[in-house]
Amino acid sequence: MDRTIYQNGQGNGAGVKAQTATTNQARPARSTMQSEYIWLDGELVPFERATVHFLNPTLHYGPGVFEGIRCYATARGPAVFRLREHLERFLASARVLGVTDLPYGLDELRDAICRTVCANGFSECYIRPLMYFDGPLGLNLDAYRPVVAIAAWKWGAYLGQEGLETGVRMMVSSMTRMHPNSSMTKAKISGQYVNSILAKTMAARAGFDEAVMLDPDGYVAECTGENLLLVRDRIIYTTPRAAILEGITRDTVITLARDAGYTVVEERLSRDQLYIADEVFVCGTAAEVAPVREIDYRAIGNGRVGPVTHHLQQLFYSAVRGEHHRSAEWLDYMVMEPMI
Ligand code: PPE
Repeated sequence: MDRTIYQNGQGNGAGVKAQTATTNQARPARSTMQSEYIWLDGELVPFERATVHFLNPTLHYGPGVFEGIRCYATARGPAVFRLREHLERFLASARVLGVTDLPYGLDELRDAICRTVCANGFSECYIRPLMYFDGPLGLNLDAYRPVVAIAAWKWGAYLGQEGLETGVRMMVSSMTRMHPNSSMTKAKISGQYVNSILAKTMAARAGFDEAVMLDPDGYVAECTGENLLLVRDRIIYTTPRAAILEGITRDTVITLARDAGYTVVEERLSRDQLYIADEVFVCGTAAEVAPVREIDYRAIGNGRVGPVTHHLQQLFYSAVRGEHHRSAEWLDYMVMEPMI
């Protein structure tokens, strides 16, 4: 499998030197997200032509919703993992934001994603639908026109290949995760990711791979782009849904774990419950299932990938590759239809 390591500017490994701001030369170019076509408002256009005007509300204020989806290579060809659930969340995000006139429904979006994957000839890729707005500046959403675009590209291990194999290092962020009544934690709203960017950037500059974010009450919420789970005495614990993004990978992992006979408990967790856990891992579409070996300079367990995390990683990869009994309900095989 082609897994180019995507450097988020993070360090990985004990004693990594704190990083200062990345220099221009070290910054990855947009070409790391290269494809031939991008689906833009109803049609496939060449990559270079998928541009938007500087005067649009999403660029200025951040209203917009997106999804992060992965397509995996399987014995039966490329298959998108839990596409329906991702598209349902995309539509739910738009609804939460208050959009009443999204021009595409679930079937049209599924078709658009299929065309984007097939036209680009990817056997596996990351897929990014975005709904952004066209229209005048000003803060009333009803003056905007929603537009949808979909890109796909090869995105390797989000937290680094080494992190997937030996565990990532995290710090608890001084940034609080958003309050559910000042942002919408159930929606993947573009502007809300500034909260994640602030936390992630500080963590990366301090030499960590990722940041744990606490909710406004001081309990563990999630990471900047993943949900978080811990294992203690072989029981899996994760935070309740109210103040987090309801991750589809989180749901996948919980389902696989329960199928395999583990007990999974959803309850509030304090930061020191992380420190004394036997195992901690994070999960998300981009990050997949990544073990955590250190938080705030405390080794988690023995500092190596724990047995439960390892088992769940294996179950996860067999599910996304079509080799698990759950695969049939979770994989949407992309069939290449002739382009007209
Ligand atoms: N919490 C947050 C804040 C989050 O952004 C993600 C996904 C998750 C949890 C996990 O959700 P799910 O993908 O449904 O399991 N983060 C996406 C964006 C990553 C990015 O940097 O962009 C992703 O993983 O696609």
